[in-house]
Amino acid sequence: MKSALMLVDLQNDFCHGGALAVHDADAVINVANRAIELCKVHEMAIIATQDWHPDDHGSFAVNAGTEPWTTGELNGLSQVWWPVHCVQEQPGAAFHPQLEKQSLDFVVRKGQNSGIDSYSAFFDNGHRAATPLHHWLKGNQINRLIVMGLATDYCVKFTVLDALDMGYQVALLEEGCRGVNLSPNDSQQAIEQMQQAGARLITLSELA
Ligand code: VGL
Ligand code: ZN
Repeated sequence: MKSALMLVDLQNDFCHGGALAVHDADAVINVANRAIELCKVHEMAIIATQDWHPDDHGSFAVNAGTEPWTTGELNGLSQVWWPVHCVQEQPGAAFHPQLEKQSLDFVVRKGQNSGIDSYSAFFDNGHRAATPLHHWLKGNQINRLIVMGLATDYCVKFTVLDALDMGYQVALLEEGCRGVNLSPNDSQQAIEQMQQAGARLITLSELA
């Protein structure tokens, strides 16, 4: 069986100046490019996810008539209300300009359904619909994932927990992750939760 590098949501809106900018997010682009280089040496597949919302998405505070960064409920699921971000085809949804995009073997888009948010690269938040990711990984005999990206406490966390649940081996490249931290410890707690569920923490030097 084979391994893949999964780069989660390295998009402009999560980086400096973006609509949902994550603190120090731009620092992970160099980590991603270095990881791409090292993983390609080992002939691993390189996968990226893209948060890809229609402009009427239900997670946008403005569409819910609420304030960004507060929480509520969207169609029966608890929901953080976000600023408008990663709207399909808009510059904010594009990959960071410095990311080595030509190395990507597969791109998974998520969050297209207005009625439900979608943090994991595998399923929406209600586990109602699957993305093409699992099918693609199976078709390519991949059962080990190296995961990094944005944001630690949302899309990275739910992607890793779903992957472990589905039987993938997961290594988390911690230096390539940054979090939203609505509460100051959210990212640290997310990392502990991922470890407790079976994720191993690795560093770039272990990929060399
Ligand atoms: C994300 C909040 C809203 C993420 C996506 O990529 O972690 N966070 N949409
Ligand atoms: Zn989103």
